Amino acid sequence: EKQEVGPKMMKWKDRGTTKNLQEVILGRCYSYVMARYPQLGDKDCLKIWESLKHAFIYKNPCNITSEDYEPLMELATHPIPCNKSLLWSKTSDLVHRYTKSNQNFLTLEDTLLGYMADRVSWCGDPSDPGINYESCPKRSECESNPNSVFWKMASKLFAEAACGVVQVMLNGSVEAGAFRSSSIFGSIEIFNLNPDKVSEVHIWLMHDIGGPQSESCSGHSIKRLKSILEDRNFKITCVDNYRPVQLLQCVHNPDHTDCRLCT
Ligand code: N1C
Repeated sequence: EKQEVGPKMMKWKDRGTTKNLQEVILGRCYSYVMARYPQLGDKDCLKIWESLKHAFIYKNPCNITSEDYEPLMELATHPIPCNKSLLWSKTSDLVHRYTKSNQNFLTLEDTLLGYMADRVSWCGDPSDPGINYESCPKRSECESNPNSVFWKMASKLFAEAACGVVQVMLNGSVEAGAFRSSSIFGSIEIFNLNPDKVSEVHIWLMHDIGGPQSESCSGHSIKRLKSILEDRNFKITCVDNYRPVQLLQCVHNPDHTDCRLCT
């Protein structure tokens, strides 16, 4: 008997949905809730998975809105202690190595929502089975794709939740400037910090060991960032190559001159 062949799935430029997405999300959810932060208590991982799935399956992956993710965000949210929020831009590897070694700080990936979604991707398609494992739209193909909308919304909520002193790790080796107003940090997070709850923003400007120091704390893009934040009534400090983080970079470059104790 002949099997009916449905309409072909769309082809996009980004990688497709992560294989075994359900198992990955459920596994990460249980490991976060039961092993890492048992004090979090009553999180329903099965419900969390269902709400993520319903945000995108069978949908056109260019038409995703924040409303699609509202149930997920609601279910996965949990308190974040004051003075612990750590934001970043273009320092993904370093910042996450740092929060692994220093429990005093939390990035979005150290919250349940970010932990589940870290380096995972997903998107839907109107034709069966409703999930596209072959390809997903890039930001250049459409802004309102499931992954972009997810990170923008999660970043907004993470910034809104911050209180006390907020830390930011930026990359001083990026040629285009350490602060870019088109980044999620520059376009979403800084505008969603609440001046009634956040008192200070501490910038750690790291440059790659052996890499160029394209920008320091007195650089142009940092000045722009400072003035945006000062206009919003935050107190700002900036430290070049914050030592506790630089020592972590030095683990991989122990002999480099930047890593010597006496110079
Ligand atoms: O655009 P960015 O950096 O400035 O975004 C980083 C900023 C951080 O402070 C996080 O709180 O926004 C949050 N965030 C993530 O936690 C995150 N994890 C993975 C934003 N984006 C995140 N991603 C993916 O990396 C996502 O696909 C997004 O588009 C990139 C942004 O990385 P970036 O340019 O270095």
